[in-house]
Amino acid sequence: MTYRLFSWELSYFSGKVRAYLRYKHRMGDLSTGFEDVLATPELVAGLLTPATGSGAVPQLRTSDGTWVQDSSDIIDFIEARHDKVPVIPSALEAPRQTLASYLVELLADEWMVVPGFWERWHYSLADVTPNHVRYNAMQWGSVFAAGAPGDERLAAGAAVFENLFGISEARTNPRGVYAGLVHLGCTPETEHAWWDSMENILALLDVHLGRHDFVLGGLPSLGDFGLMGPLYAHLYRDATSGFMLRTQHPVVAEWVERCNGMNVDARTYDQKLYSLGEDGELVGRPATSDGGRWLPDDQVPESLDALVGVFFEEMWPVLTSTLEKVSAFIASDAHTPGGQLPAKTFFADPPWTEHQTGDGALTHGFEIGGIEARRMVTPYHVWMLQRLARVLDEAITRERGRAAVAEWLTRFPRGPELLELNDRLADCRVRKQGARLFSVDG
Ligand SMILES: N[C@@H](CCC(=O)N[C@@H](CS)C(=O)NCC(=O)O)C(=O)O
Repeated sequence: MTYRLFSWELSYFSGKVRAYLRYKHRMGDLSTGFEDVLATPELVAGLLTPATGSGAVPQLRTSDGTWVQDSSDIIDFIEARHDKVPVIPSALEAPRQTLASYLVELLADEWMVVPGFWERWHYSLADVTPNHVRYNAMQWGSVFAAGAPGDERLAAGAAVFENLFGISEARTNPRGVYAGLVHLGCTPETEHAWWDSMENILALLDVHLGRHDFVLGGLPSLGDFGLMGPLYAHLYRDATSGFMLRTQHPVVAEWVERCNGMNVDARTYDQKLYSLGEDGELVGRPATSDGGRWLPDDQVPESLDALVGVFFEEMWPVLTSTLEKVSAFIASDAHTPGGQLPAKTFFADPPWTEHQTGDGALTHGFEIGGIEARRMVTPYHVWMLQRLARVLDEAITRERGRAAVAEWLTRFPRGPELLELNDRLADCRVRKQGARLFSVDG
């Protein structure tokens, strides 16, 4: 089986999946490899959208013509077919590490996405210093005018910013990505609180990755690839935050390169590390943390608990409110049982704008850094929670697993509520078909 990944270098979720596929290939678990294809506007309109109903990237196509969309679905699809080097622990054997992996992925995908997107577009505004608008225009132009000379790509990116996103009036009449940020509750009132949340996470990662090469120890796992979403194409590559990341959080910057297999460094397995023996001979020695393995005995170190703590403190209240809001919406006259629901992460598109903006039925109050604000409700979160609920069921099948998970969850504010996930999901089951979401009728 061969694979084609349709992606953009600048894209949050493409960075997650690309790093994952590269790792599987590097470790010999994807023998035929994969072809990374630039999803140009021509391919998006003529190939991706007709096939899946969505132009979002990344999308994966197998050699038999099957399409898989959404980064988590792509990882689950490949994991089910290539299991020599799994990136997700066994929920039965390592229930806490497994849950920690999924929770970090969810935090990275759907919470850090807000400050991740904010930095890109904030430092592109004309009156903001430092400024990376030309860098940003270049990366967008490389999608929109792929193959054209550099100056034309730069101009194409600048034209997209003006024509599609209205960048020159972003503060007074937000459109495109600027409207998306407002839909996610990132406004002039909250943007600094969102960035503080990111800074706090980076400080926690400094501690964790200072001791362990990866989230679960000496090998990457789902949580690492999730974190590559915010941390690769956005915080590492974008010029302004990239400078900040490398100068202020070099440990995290080094981890980004390690996850991508980019750097020539003994810790990436590409370069050998030797000492000199008694007779001057080269004696190999390990260069990786934790013996190059996941931590034994289902250990979740305190430094990883700290990251999971951010999930429960900041994101869990939004997720539980999401479940209530989606249940109420599904039961309301605005929705036909079994009908479609909005499925996007980043902004409220027609025909959902009326429901997902202002005080619409699919909006809710939330808090970030002690500031009360409002944002759109994202039914995709319900799908992510259903996926998590299946893993949770497996993790607590055995009494030993249940006890271990229950004890671990007491470490977090409202952590034990996770055990009620299935009850909370009862009235708002969703079904995902390609990129589309539907409520489950009956
Ligand atoms: N939940 C999806 C999100 C994919 C997504 O939002 N991709 C962005 C780029 S990072 C995109 O293509 N946006 C354009 C669009 O939605 O039309 C995933 O996990 O892959």
